[in-house]
Amino acid sequence: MILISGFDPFDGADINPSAAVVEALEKDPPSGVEMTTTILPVETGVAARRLLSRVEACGADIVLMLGEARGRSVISIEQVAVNLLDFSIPDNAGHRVRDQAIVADGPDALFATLPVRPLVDALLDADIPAERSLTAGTYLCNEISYRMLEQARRDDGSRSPIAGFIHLPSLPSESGSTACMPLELEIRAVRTIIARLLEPECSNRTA
Ligand code: PCA
Repeated sequence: MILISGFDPFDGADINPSAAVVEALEKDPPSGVEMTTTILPVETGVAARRLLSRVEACGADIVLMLGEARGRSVISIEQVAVNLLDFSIPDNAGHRVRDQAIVADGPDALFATLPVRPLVDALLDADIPAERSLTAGTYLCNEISYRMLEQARRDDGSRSPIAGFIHLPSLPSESGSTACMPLELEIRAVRTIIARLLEPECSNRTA
């Protein structure tokens, strides 16, 4: 079972590309895998709790978290999540958290357990602009990624899913700059990532 999450729009935007990609996958699910999806609120604490309870309830083997990275023009496969909340803008409930740990006494940073390099290579092979990223920021995307990886690390290894975060560029309609990507290409990117994850050497745990 693969769980794919997206986020609500935030900071006054009308659309979040991650939610648009999730909706497209729901309408036309990838073949050969059981998939479930969720759209998370951009609200500190609430988003991570909701994600973790969905993971637990559905028994996901793979957790693919998606979000928007404004100002980036390529698909970013995040390698790292850091134990820090430091918001430059409030979340959708008005919280502006500064200089706080996500998990008290947790490790400073955790690596994604998805195979980052093979996913970047699969995208580049498909002519989709992509990179490995070494920072997912210190806002909601980093928060859910850190909480997911920290939970998976504490679980018994045979049960814990592999997990990672993918940042998607803004859509052309909402971006005032050249840092954007058409929705169709973002959908193709996430389909390419899912297909790569289902190859045997990436995941031997998905039935
Ligand atoms: N992007 C924000 C939070 C929600 C989203 O889609 C981030 O990069 O943290």
